[in-house]
Amino acid sequence: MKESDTFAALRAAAREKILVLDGAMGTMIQQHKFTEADFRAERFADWPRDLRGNNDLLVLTQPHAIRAIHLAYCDAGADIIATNTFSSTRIAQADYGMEELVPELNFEAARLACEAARESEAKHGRRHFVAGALGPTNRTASISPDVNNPGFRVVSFDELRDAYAEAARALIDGGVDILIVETIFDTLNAKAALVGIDQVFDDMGKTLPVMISGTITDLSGRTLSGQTPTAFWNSLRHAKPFTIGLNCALGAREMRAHLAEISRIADTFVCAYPNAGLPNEFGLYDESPEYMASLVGEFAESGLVNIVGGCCGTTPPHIHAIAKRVAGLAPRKIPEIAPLLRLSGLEPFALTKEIRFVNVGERTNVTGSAKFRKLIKEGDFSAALDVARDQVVAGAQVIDINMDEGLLDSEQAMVTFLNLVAAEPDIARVPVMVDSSKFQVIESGLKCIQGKPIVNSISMKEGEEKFIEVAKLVRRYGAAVVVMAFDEQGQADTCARKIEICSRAYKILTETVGFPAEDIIFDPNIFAVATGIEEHNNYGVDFIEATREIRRRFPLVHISGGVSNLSFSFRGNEMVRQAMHSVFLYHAISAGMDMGIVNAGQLSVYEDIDPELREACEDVVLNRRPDGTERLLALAERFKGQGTERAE
Ligand code: THG
Repeated sequence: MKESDTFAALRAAAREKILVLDGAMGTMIQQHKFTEADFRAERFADWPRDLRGNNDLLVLTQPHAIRAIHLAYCDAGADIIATNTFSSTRIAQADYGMEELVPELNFEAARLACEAARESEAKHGRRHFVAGALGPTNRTASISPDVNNPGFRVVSFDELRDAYAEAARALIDGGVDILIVETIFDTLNAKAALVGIDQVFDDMGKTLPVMISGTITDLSGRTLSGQTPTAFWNSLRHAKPFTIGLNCALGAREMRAHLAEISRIADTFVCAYPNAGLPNEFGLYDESPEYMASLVGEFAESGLVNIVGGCCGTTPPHIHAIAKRVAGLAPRKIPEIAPLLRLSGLEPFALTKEIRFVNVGERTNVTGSAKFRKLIKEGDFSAALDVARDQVVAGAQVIDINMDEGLLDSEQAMVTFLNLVAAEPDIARVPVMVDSSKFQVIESGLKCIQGKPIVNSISMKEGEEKFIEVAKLVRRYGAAVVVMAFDEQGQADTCARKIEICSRAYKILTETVGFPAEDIIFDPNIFAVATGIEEHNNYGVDFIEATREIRRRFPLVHISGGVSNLSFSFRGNEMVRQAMHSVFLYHAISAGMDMGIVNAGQLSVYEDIDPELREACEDVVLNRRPDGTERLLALAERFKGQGTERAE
């Protein structure tokens, strides 16, 4: 898609120097001590609700004051000025009954800021960029406002997406150069904003640079919705923002460690605009321009930032002092980041070499667990959450959630369960794998997840066109993806077919869809062996050998599979099933399988398996002798009733 010339100019400017963003709008507006009548002016004299405090309305009723603030920040040395639109979304303006004014508020605010920028450019001969501000709204998508009903949500992803899109469109129409999604306290709100913005870019046939700025308001170093800085970045990186960073909150001193963390891992520009310190007992901020500039200056000297500015409590003297302090200091260099699968729940997860194998918990699956199915059907969500929690305790690094059951409203069950999981920090700390054969269920699930999840799964079953369509959607929501070795002809059962389908899917995903290879997880199909049907005997080998070749061809991708499928014919004999799984994984992992949907905590250690049983399993898994199945069946009789308890 077309990138604006301004985009290139901005990028070039950011490579050359540390850019300066403006300071607080609210603090400057406060100094005017506008009355209710000032807020209304003539046009809104009869508006049925109080309007004092609706700062964004001033672009219509006191445009000269807003324009003067922009000019003051330009004079102070700001390269980028932000529009007075922090609350100009349909959701935030509902407080004043001004939803219908949203397009006008954004358009006029953009026009006003652009006029000021042009006026200042004429005066100083220095370029200014205008950023259209998109605030967080006053609602949160992943936290319930009702402590007694943790699954409840006051705002939906779709409402947020549409509200952000409406505001963004008007800002762009009004002439802004940049969009800034700011003061994000809930990453799910930001994900909705980015999906909305993406749609606007598509409609308009052009893209603008997008700045993303989160806020960490408590001393634990997490966002309001509970994410760590790296988890926050992992959730949003797919949007390829022009900057990522932090603003507002507790001031520069408290922000530093979190900013440093983001600065280390983000392969894009970093922006910081803290408040002028901690609010005092009157809710005011009293760090002096010099003091704040010394802290922000240290960010710059330490190579943490590319753009700096100020949030609450900052004024043109603060921006002037900051601009002076960072002038001539080198901007942060964008680091090279290793292409790893990077997911997040409340906490980040990266599939590094040291990890070798990721345990994905299989128990939160209504088709894979009679117990979980019963709990969901009966609506016993508290016990169902315990199933999820037990898996995390047992070592699951990701949890697979599947609600595909004929008699259930799968979509509703998925949404309810995910919203409840979001309220349990000990579960929500790990990433989610959203498992469904219905893409609609997956999409509804994605709208409930603030982290970076995995979609399980998509395939070319219904042809290339449909595959591309859903893959694009998965990417837009920022998820990684499991791709089944399944095409128009059916599910791949031989090694050659598995390789052929995965290679075709790889090409489409990386070349047509623009999917990063490290976010692709191929599932070459684990089928049951030792079923008594001869054609099934080589299924283990076919999977293992396909895995080896796929990883050889595409080193950045991952290989996963539903491990418990392998042993379906030994249902009821846990000891033998566990032994088969361990033997299978022993060989599959060495061939390159690095993820598996497993009964976390129920995998036995290869070396600890009874040697006779192990050899019999190996004969079956590796299809080493024609009588392998019979021999394992005979042996299995001896191990019946054992191995049901947990093995670490
Ligand atoms: N690939 C991908 N996703 C998948 C699968 C896959 N998702 C579902 C499934 N296969 C993986 N999950 C399970 C979960 C449970 C079992 C098997 C696979 C299982 N359950 C026992 C049984 O049915 O005997 C437990 C029964 C019970 O406790 O009630 O074996 O292949 N991408």
